[in-house]
Amino acid sequence: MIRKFLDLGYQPLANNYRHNERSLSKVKNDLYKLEVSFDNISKLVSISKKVSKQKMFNDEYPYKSSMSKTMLSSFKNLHSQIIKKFKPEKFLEIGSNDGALIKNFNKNSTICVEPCANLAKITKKMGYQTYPNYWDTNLSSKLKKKFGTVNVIYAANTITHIANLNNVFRAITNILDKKGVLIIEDPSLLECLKKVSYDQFYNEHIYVFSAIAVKNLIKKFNLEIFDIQNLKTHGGSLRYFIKRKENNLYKINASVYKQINKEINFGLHKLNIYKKFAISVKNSKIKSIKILNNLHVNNKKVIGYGATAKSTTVLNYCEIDKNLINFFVDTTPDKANKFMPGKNIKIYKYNVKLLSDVDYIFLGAWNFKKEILKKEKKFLKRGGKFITHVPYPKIISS
Ligand code: JHZ
Repeated sequence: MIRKFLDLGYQPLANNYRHNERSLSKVKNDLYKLEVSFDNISKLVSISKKVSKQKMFNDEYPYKSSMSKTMLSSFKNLHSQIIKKFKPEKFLEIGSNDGALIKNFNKNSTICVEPCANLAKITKKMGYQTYPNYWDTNLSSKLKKKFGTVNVIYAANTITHIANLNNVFRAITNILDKKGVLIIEDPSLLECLKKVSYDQFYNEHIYVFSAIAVKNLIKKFNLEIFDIQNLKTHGGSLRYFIKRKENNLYKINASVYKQINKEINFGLHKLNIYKKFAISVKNSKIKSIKILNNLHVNNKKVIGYGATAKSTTVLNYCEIDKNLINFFVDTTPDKANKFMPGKNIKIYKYNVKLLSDVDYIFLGAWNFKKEILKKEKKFLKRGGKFITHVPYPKIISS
C-alpha cells in the first residue's frame, strides 16, 4: 500500500528560473502539489504527482555539474576506479549533463545520452557521440544496433528523475553486456532522513532511493547490487554497483549487507520513521522562519548562496521571499539575472564583491558547505555568518 507522509505544499518546477519577476496569480498557474509517499511493499519513496519530463528536461536546463570542484574531483576519482576495475571497451553515460565525468573518458569508446538539448550540445562539441534523447527501451535498441552491447553503464542523479523505472531497467538490461556493470549514483534516503534534508524532494526527484528499494526494484530484471559506496556528494549519496545475477565475475561485497542493515536498523522499511521525519520537517520550517525573521527585524542583510533546485523547495515550503533573503548568488551562467522559481528573489552571477556588505548568507548549496566555507574565508573573517537548515536550522560562523 502507498501512504503519503509528507506535504510540502504547492511548488513550482525546481529548475524553472524565470527571466522576469512574476505576479503571484501567474505563479499560481505553474504550481504542482508536492507530496511524498512510501510504498510499504516495494519500500520505494516517491513524490505523488509526477510532472511530464518535457516540462522539466528540455533545451533550457540550467544545471551544470561542472560548476563544483567537489563534483569534478568525485568524477575524476570514479573514472580511475572504472578504468582500473572494469577496463570498459564501451562506456555509456545516461544523463551526461555538461560532460563533467565523460571528459575523463576516451572519445572513441564513449556514448553520451542527455535529453536536455543545450547540455547535449556541449558534449557533442567536445567530440563525444551524444544522443539528445530520453533514456528508454527505444533508444537502447537503437544504440545496441549501432554499437552492440556496452560493458559499463553509469548514471548519476538521473535514474531517480525518470518516472517509468521498469522501462529504465528494461532498457539497461537490453544493452548491458552479459559481464557488464551498471553503476548508479543518487542521494541516499537514509542521509536525507537523518539530515532532515527535505529539500531533496522536488518535482525532478521523483524518487529518493534506499538500498533496500533498489534491491527490490532490480530483482525482477535479474540484477543484483554487488557493491555500495557511501559518498559525501549531494548531502550523502550512494553509488550502487550492479550486475546480472548469473555474472560470477564479482562477489557480493560486505558493503551491501552493511548498508541494508543500517537502513533496516534506522527503520527505512517501515512507515513510522517517515511520519517522524514529517514532524521534523515541520519543526525545521518553524526554526528557519524564526531565524530569518529575527535577522530581518534586526536589519541584517541576508542573501542566498547557490540557487539550487533544493532551495526552491525550501523557499516555497517556508514562504521565504525577498524580504527575508535579498538575492541569491550563483556561479552558473544560465541562472544569472533570473529569479528563484515561485519566489521573486533575484539571482546574480557570483562575484565576491556582492558579499561586501552582507551580514548573513543562507546556504542554498548546503551540500557544498565545505567547498563554499573554504572559498569564503574572508567573509567569515570579517564577521560574516552562514545560515544552514541542515541538519537543523542554525547560524554557523566557521
Ligand atoms: P546542487 C541539481 O540540484 C538538479 P541542485 C538535479 N535534479 C540534481 O539531482 C542535482 O543537481 C544533482 C552553485 N554553486 O549541485 C552551482 C555556486 O554558486 O546542489 C549550482 O547552481 N558556488 C539534476 O540545484 C548550485 O550552487 C559554489 O561554490 O540542488 C549547486 O547545486 C558551488 C560549489 C556551487 O544541485
